[in-house]
Amino acid sequence: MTSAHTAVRLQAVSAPDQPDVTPALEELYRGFEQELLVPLWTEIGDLMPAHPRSRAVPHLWRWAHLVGLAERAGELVPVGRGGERRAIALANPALGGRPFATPTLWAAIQYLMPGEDAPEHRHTQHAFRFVVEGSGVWTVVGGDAVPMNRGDFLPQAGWNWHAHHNATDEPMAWVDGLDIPFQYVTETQFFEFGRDELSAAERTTPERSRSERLWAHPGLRPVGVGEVRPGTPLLSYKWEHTDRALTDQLAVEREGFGGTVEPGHAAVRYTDPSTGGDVLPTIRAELHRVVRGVETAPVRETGSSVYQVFDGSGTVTVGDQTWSVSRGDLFVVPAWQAFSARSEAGDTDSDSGALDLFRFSDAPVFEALGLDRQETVR
Ligand code: 1HN
Repeated sequence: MTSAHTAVRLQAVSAPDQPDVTPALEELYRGFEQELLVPLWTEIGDLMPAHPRSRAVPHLWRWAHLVGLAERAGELVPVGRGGERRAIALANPALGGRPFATPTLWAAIQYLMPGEDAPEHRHTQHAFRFVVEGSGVWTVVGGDAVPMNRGDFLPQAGWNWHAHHNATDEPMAWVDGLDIPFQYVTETQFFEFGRDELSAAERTTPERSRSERLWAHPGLRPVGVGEVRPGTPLLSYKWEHTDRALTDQLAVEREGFGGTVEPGHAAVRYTDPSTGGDVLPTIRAELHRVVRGVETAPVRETGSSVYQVFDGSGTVTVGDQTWSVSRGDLFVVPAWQAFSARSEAGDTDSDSGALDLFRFSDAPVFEALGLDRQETVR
């Protein structure tokens, strides 16, 4: 990172919408540079495009490659105070080598060795974990030990104390999503170290967290439990519930009663049981299931998304890129680039026989600001 100041540089060009290039114009431009001024007429095309032109580009990361490197990091890089997490972030190739998957979203693979602890801390960045394989780690949020198993989605709003600990003799990898790039550009970040060690009570390994016992009963909210703001009080959305919701949604559609996004494409959004809104103020998360042989309609939206293939195989198209994908692969959909998915038979057949895609996005930010737009590209 550099704090060097950048000078204003103005290039007089001859173009139909630009003033005639004369020595006097050149002199005017040198005057602008001197005073750190930039006229609108040289910049308007970049500042006000007809539609979003993301700096980010579509990109795919193969899960097998990420896991191989994370395993190696497990051997070579200790986890502890200072570095805090053995997390390895996806860097969009068009975002200057920074650990930014998109201009607003961070996505990383995190790896914890048998018996290891990732120390307690808290930050304003909103976060979640999503588990595509493995088990054995408990994330401890505000003293509540929450198990992490395949298919579980674990949101954790900013400013909650949290640590992780691997209670088993197997290493475990998972995906972290945070709004780090968003809070970086908006300059809203705060961070604090917590205790160096978890208590014995926090190092227990319950099957269900306190938060699930209070909040994970459909349509039932505990009376008298104060709300935890901001973000959802439910710290784990278990796969068995997500899977059943998708299976049921497709069954209702097959019976002729609709209920899906489009034919053969079911989806659920993870929501805050106390509000029905998104789980985190800056991050939306969903699980999409595309039935074998179905191709979804191409849709483009403001805001950006990161997807991870949870199960099955198929091909996905983002803007002008098409990739064959299978379990664990991650890819980004930049703003206003059309996305569609086709579910196909592949090497890794899923339990459901479908293509299951986990998705997270920055949609809540743009909805709050009235900047959300979406269209189907025909
Ligand atoms: C963090 O606290 C976690 O708690 C993961 O697992 C990734 C990236 C940057 C800063 C803090 C975690 C993170 C992070």
